Amino acid sequence: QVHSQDKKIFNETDAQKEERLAWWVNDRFGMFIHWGLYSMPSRHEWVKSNEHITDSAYQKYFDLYNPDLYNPREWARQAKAAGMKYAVITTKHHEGFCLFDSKFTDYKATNTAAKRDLIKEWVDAFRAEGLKVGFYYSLIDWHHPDYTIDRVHPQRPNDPKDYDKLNKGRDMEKYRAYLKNQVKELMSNYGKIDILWTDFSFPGEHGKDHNDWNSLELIKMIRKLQPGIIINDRLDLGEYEDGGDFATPEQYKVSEWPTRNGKRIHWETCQTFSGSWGYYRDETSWKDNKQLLVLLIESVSKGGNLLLNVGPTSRGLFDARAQDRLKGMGEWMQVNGRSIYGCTEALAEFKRPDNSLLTYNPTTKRLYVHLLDYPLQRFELPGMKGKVKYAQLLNDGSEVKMHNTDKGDLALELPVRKPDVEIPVIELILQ
Ligand code: FUL
Repeated sequence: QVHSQDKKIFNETDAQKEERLAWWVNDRFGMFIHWGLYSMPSRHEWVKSNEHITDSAYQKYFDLYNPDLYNPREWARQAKAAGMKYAVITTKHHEGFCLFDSKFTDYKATNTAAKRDLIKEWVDAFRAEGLKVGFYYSLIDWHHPDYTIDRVHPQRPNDPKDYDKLNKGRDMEKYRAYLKNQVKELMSNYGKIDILWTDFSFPGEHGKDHNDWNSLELIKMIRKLQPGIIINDRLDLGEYEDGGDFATPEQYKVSEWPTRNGKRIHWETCQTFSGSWGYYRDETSWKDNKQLLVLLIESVSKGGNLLLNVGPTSRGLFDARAQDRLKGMGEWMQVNGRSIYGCTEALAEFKRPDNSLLTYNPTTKRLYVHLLDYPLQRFELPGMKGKVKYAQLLNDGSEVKMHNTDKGDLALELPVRKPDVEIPVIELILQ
């Protein structure tokens, strides 16, 4: 274990870091929002790269962009009703279009029919609902004329020999200045920002890494402008212990609490309802409410957060499928949120019964058993004899009778019929 010798960028003790991240660790559940010109073709936010679309062919989306139904207060209302406590929005995605009013580009919402800074309104609306606010900012930029063509760029050549020819006249030094200026704007013009979600490096041949973004200088500037901010790990500064506050497993369930140099690290899994982050009209493989709740519970049961994505339509609405799921999760969270907020992995002494997930609140010393498959009448908690003072169902606060078995287990008498909730939760008040 070499973590104690790790290089550090900042003078911050572990205790100070924990204090800075305390609200985020407690809150557990946030909304990701991917919104940009790509919501118009509505076939993935990578459409420009996936389909090798040229700047001139992509221009029609900028020319016709008109989010006439955009009402971020309604988004914030839905996020809050779903039980989410924070939100992160794309201020600029890989396509390069800026939803905010940047002095350093014309490729921005202000110059479309929207005629205004969409991010400013968003921040105000989410703040007003009491949600913490975060900015996603893409390091990748497929629009900027100085951004060099790499292996994920829409104009990447078939023949690797052609990179040099295509990149003649492009100057990453200038792009780096642009990027820095924009991050400075985002960190200066919108009041206190709680999270910065930068995205991403792809080192290797014809790829890009922290040198392309000047990540070290960037992170120092960010923390100077926003001392309390929480930053993700995608600046490619992994050689520093504090080169990012949390890991970002994307679209997969972690098998156990991730570590770095043997030390547990904070993490947040980001996930979509279907496959795409941007609005994708024809995608039909949407997760159902139960799968989404399992994602949330399972993340908390392994010590992590869930950032669940909505891809609004180009006119500025959450589509019906998204609304439906947010509502479903909100109904569950309203009565069961106690098993999520402030909770984490259960102590090793608590054994997880089959088809269940455990979360634990170390402050209140309550253990939560999430019943994924509703069992028949008898349900046993291994080795829990004598450890529980009282047990109740969270959905209606009704007592769950219990008795010790000869083997040292604790038997719970569950109602014969599944309680009227997607995933029932038993709250165990420990001795
Ligand atoms: C990825 C991006 O390339 C995706 O488009 C999306 O933004 C996801 C959260 O991060 O790396």
